Parts: sequence; structure tokens; C-alpha cells
Amino acid sequence: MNTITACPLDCYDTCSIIYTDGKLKGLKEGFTQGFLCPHLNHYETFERIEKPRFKGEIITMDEALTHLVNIIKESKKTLHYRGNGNFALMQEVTDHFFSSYGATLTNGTLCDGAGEAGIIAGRGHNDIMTPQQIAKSEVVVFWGRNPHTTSSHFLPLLKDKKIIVIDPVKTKIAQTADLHVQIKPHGDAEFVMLLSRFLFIEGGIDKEFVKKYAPEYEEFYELTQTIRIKAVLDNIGATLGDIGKFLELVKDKKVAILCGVGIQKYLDGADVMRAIDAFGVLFGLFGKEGCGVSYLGFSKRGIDSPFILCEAKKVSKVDTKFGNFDTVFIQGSNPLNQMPNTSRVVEELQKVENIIYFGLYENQTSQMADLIIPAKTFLEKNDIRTSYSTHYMYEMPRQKVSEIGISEYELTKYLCDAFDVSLKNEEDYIAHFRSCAVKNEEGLLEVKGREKIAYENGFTTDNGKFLFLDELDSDRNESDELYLLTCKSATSLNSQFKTVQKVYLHPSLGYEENQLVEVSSSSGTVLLHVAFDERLREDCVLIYSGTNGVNMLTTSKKSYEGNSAVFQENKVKVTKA
Ligand SMILES: Nc1nc2c(c(=O)[nH]1)N[C@H]1C(S)=C(S)[C@@H](COP(=O)(O)OP(=O)(O)OC[C@H]3O[C@@H](n4cnc5c(=O)[nH]c(N)nc54)[C@H](O)[C@@H]3O)O[C@H]1N2
Ligand SMILES: Nc1nc2c(c(=O)[nH]1)N[C@H]1C(S)=C(S)[C@@H](COP(=O)(O)OP(=O)(O)OC[C@H]3O[C@@H](n4cnc5c(=O)[nH]c(N)nc54)[C@H](O)[C@@H]3O)O[C@H]1N2
Ligand code: SF4
Ligand SMILES: [Mo]
Repeated sequence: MNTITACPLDCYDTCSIIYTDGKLKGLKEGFTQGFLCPHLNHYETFERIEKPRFKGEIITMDEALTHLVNIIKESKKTLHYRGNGNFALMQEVTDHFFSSYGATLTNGTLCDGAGEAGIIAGRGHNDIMTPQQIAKSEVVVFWGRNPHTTSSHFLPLLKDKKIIVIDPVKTKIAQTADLHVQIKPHGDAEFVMLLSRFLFIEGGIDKEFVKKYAPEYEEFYELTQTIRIKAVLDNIGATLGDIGKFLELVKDKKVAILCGVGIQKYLDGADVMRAIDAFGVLFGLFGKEGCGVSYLGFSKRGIDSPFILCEAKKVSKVDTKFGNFDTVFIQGSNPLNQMPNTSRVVEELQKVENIIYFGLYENQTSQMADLIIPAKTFLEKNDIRTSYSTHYMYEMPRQKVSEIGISEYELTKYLCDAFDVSLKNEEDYIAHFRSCAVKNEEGLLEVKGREKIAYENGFTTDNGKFLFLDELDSDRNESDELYLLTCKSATSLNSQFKTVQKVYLHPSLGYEENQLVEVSSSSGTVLLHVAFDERLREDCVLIYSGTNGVNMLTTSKKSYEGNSAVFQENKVKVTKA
């Protein structure tokens, strides 16, 4: 076999892959540009779970499925907790069974929900700048997004463009940028409000655009005037020079502002995103070629689900009370590593009679599970996917046959048969998804109904106008503890693949390299060895996502808007262990 498939991972790039002679290769044509990242280059070398287990004993898949059915039959309350391990659309087929059966599902997100809520509040819906549009811009702003680590296929698009980076870390892109504002974490809303204020003062706003699409811009200007310039700039680590340089670089240019999840891992994350959007609106960046403010898009826009999901009860994914259920079925997720407030998660899961883990790799969650069911990899099953940074749909036909694991469809089929729930053929579901797209001139599938240029038909709020933020939350934790940054690492995808076990500190903080330290917050404590990182501000601590114990430090509070986790809300202390 030698067909094209796509990377299943939760990543901006959605690479197209050719699988030949047991090797994964990036498709030369198109956006993948012939290369993959370390995760996929070594994909088949990562050790996976090969055999099912029940209470520590290896069993056959048939036995595992029998246990699964019996457990579900005997439990009064079952929770289906599905994460982002595989982003393809057939992953959701399990929701079909669990919701039809009357189990509880989850809502909310550990990822991008706060930012998305901010976008929806202002613009009505969340649409993206595609790579084709970004290629047409003259200036690209990376705002809390780290492309060398999380979207390396966007880098070739940047040739000859001016680059601005707003990030508390001097990331690789920041090191060569035309302007890097090494902002204090959570300083973005105030910074961008000041940018907007100076844009007004300089007469740089797009009057024609705001009159048509954002008539309340003058009230917003008044709000920006409530921010004290010097005190705020000093506090957030920016200067008037930064503001001047920013405005000079973007003046009369096609500008793409690409926001990542870094800006919104806070209770008021929605407002931060909305304040950045406001600047984009004042500058007239929407509905125009090569311009925009773009975030992680809604990958399922235009895809109507063929699965029966509507009647399901739902509980939040962020602060889930697992203890209210006697069975918890965990799929494509590692909540004991990735959910906030690990000690709370442990305490809750300890109350659960049956923890079922359905995944590829051993991890903190598989270690606590009673029943472990190995999944098939994306190479071993049929699927199809969309993306949060393109409008394409990607077919993912099976590339190889394997004895290991079971696919989501096959597992669901078994459950549906056992509980008399109706289920269509796998091909019918995949065909349904495919019918939500059409082939374009280049032969690529494009999701129907998506605009080529985002917002070319305007905003979709109730009155069709952009809705500005009308107040700014000034309730910040200004204690002299350190800011916790918990970003993505180059070697892992959250907790999958090769995770890092270090805490990164600026050398000037007085610790020694490799020294064991205790990092603590109001939620808990973790012991880690120190690594020096001169790219950090002195008031920050960096612990990568996937590090065992990082979420001992984080709170399970939810963002004010968007039902999202807020991984950087807590400040931390570092002490010698
Ligand atoms: N290699 C790799 N790639 C990945 C992932 C991975 O784990 N590893 N995860 C995938 C997933 S699930 C997602 S959601 C995406 C996320 O992709 P990104 O959005 O790029 O993710 P992060 O690394 O969390 O954050 C990006 C940047 O935000 C900065 N930042 C943190 N706090 C602030 C702040 O207050 N203000 C500003 N301006 N910047 C801040 C960080 O220093 C970091 O450089 O990446 C995907 N791609
Ligand atoms: N501290 C901190 N915590 C974070 C973040 C952070 O930046 N910092 N990031 C948050 C974000 S943005 C996200 S998206 C979440 C991600 O959190 P999770 O969704 O829990 O993601 P992973 O850690 O990647 O775990 C995915 C699991 O999916 C399983 N898997 C992979 N492929 C398949 C498959 O095809 N089928 C099945 N059944 N299983 C599969 C693997 O075994 C793996 O253990 O974490 C959040 N947690
Ligand atoms: S993880 Fe991202 S960069 Fe790596 S192969 Fe998959 S889509 Fe491409
Ligand atoms: Mo994410």
C-alpha cells in the first residue's frame, strides 16, 4: 500500500503522510513540504501497550471486551472522558454508544476554550487565516505562539516577512524577530489596549472599516484611556519604544496576528483574546486578503456529526468529579498528567470503582486503571480528519494490518451489539464526513461553506457588528511569587512521546544547575531538577506540558468564559529541597 494519510495528532500542521516500506514520510507537494516533526519521524519506535490488562493481569482482547461489557452493565453511573490524543473524526464514534446508553459525557476544554470564547463574544464565530492567507501577509505577529515547536510547517511561509513576537520567553522566533516584546505573563490585555490607544492617537485606525463593522469604537477608546501608561508599561515589561516600533512595523501593511494558547491560560483568557481582536478591528484587519487575527480554529465548523450525541448529560472536563461515577472510561487522554490540579484528580479517581483506559501508551493514567484496552494507531485503522488551521479535510485510510489493539469503531461496534444500540457501518460514517467537503481544483478536499478569506461576509454577532470589551478585569495576582509558564515541548506532544522532567529557571535566581528544588503553589508541590534557561524572564518558571507533576501546581478553576482550564493562573515559589 502506498496511499496518502494524515498525521492524527493535535497539532496546527496536520501533515500529509506517505507510508512506504514501513516508513512515514512527509508529502513533498503542498503544505507538508516533505518533512515531518520528531514525533512522527520516530512514531513507530515509541513503545506502546500491546496487550490488554485487567487488575494487573494480561488478558486477551476478547476477555477485555467481556469485562468492559460487564463493568458497564453493573455500574449505575458511567462517565466517558475523551481527550485529544487523536484528532480524527471517528474517535467520536464512542460518544455515540455512551450517549445512546445514557452515560455522561464531558464538555469544556483543557486547551483553547477561553480564547475561543473571547473570539465568539466579539466576532460571532471563530474563523482562521489559512496558510495561503498567511503567505500573503507582509508582517506576522506571533502572540503567545511558538512556531518552531508547535507549528514548524508555518516557518517556510515567513520568508521575507517582518516578524513581531509577544512572548515572555525569548523563543527561537523571538531571537530573530524584528521586534520582540518580552512581556510579563498575563500582561497582554493591557499591552494591546495601549497599542490601540496609540493607534487612535496616531490616527492609524481604519475609519471606514470601524464605521461599518465596529461602531462602538469610540467607547472602546475611552476604555483604553483608563490605563495608566507609564505605570502599566513598567509593570508588564514593555516600553513606549516597543509600542512605537510595533505601530511603525505594521503601518500600511498586510498584517497577520497569530495567537496561540499562551495568552489565554488565565481566568480572564477570553478578555485577553478579545482585546487583541479589538486592535485587529481598529486596524481593519478582518475580511481582507493577507490580514487577520487568527487563533486555533474550530476544526469541526461545517461538519455535522452523524453520531447520536444530543441527549447526553455532560460534566466539565476541567474539574470533573470522577468520584460521582462508578465507572470512568478514559479514551485518548492522560488526565492524571494533563488535567489541572493533579492531587484533586487522584483523589477523585480513587473513589471510582472501575477506571478503564483506552489508549496507546503507558502513562500515569494507565498505571491507575483497572482495565487497559490498547488502541490501534492511525496507521492501523480507517479515519478522516479536519484541522484547526486549514479548511481541508484529510482522508486517513488504513496503511497496515496489526494484531495489536482495537479501533474505536470496532470497540463501539462490540458495545452497541452487546447493548442493542444501532450503529451504521464504518464506511457510512466516513462517507458522511467526506460529504461535508468538496474536491477543489487541486484535488484536495475542502470543508464546504468555509470562506476563503475569513469574515469577508462580515461578523456574525447578533447585530453583525464587532462587540468590544466594555471593561477590563484588573484583579491580578501581583505577589512577588514567580509566574508559572507551562508551554509545549519540542520532544513531546503533551504527555505523548518524550517528556521533559525539569524545571527551567533564569540562572540569576541563585539556584544551581541540576539542583533538586521544590516548586509549590496554592494547589500543591512538585520536586524537580533545575535546568538553566537564559531565554526566561527572572520572574518566571517554565515547566513544560507533559512533565510529570506540573499539574500538581495548577488550579482546576475554570476560565470565566469558555469552560476552559487555566494552567497559568497560579503563581509559584521555588525552594531548595
Ligand atoms: N511539539 C509540540 N507541538 C504541539 C504540542 C506539544 O505538546 N508539543 N501541543 C499541541 C497543542 S495540544 C496545542 S493546544 C498547540 C499550542 O501551541 P502554542 O500556542 O504555540 O503553545 P504553548 O507552547 O502553550 O504557548 C505558546 C507560547 O505562549 C507563550 N506564553 C505563555 N504565557 C504567555 C502570556 O501570558 N502572554 C504571551 N504573550 N505569551 C505567553 C509561551 O512562552 C509560549 O512560547 O500546540 C500543539 N503542538
Ligand atoms: N500543565 C499543562 N497542562 C496541560 C497543557 C499545558 O500546556 N500545560 N495543555 C493542555 C492542552 S492544550 C491539551 S490539548 C491537553 C491534552 O491532554 P490529553 O488529551 O490528555 O493529551 P495527551 O497527553 O497527548 O494524551 C493523549 C493520550 O491519547 C492516547 N492516544 C493517542 N492516539 C490514540 C488513538 O488513536 N486512540 C486512543 N484510544 N488513544 C490514543 C495516548 O495513549 C495518550 O496517552 O492537555 C492540557 N494540559
Ligand atoms: S505532529 Fe504536527 S508537525 Fe508533527 S507530523 Fe504531526 S502534524 Fe506534522
Ligand atoms: Mo491543546
